[in-house]
Amino acid sequence: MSVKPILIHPDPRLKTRCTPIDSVTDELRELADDMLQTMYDAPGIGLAAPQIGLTKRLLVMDSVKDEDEPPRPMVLINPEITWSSEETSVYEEGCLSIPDQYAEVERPAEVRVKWIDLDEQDREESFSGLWATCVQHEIDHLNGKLFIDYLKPLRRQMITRKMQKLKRERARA
Ligand code: K2U
Ligand code: ZN
Repeated sequence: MSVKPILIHPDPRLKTRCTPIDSVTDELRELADDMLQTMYDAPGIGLAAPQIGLTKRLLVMDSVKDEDEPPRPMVLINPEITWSSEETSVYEEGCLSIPDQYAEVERPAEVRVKWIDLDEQDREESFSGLWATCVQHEIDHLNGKLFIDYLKPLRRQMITRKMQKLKRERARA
């Protein structure tokens, strides 16, 4: 169990289409644990494997609805969206790989997702509200897509330049 460093945009691994996972091993279970710990430490409510440099189709989420509910950590292996609603919702998104930058993104308001869990069981669940936004944001990461890819080119360029400056400053520190 360890907190891993989160890659900052721009990074080629964040633009990579990740490869499917073909077997659920103890090593994968350890990695999922590290991703959950990294997510909680950030803090965030979702994290995709490429964000810690592993271009595999694995994401974690904690679909807890509010503070006084017990956390509900979820590990989704090879997730696929099987249905999306026509209705859309707009959410001001952020990203742990693009710190302190926020922008409104419109996405389907409800999605149905199927995946394999850590017990190698096939799962399928519908998500709505913030969790629909989160799971779509994370699955985008597995396809090398970032929330800034939905923005106009000039806005995206400005954010990318800010991140390049941030990375230069962090390298000097
Ligand atoms: O993939 C990530 O960078 C994790 C994001 C997931 C996320 C982005 C936008 C909307 C929902 C989820 C982080 O969890 S951003 C932190 C955060 C925390 C609470 C609510 C929304 C975003
Ligand atoms: Zn993100």
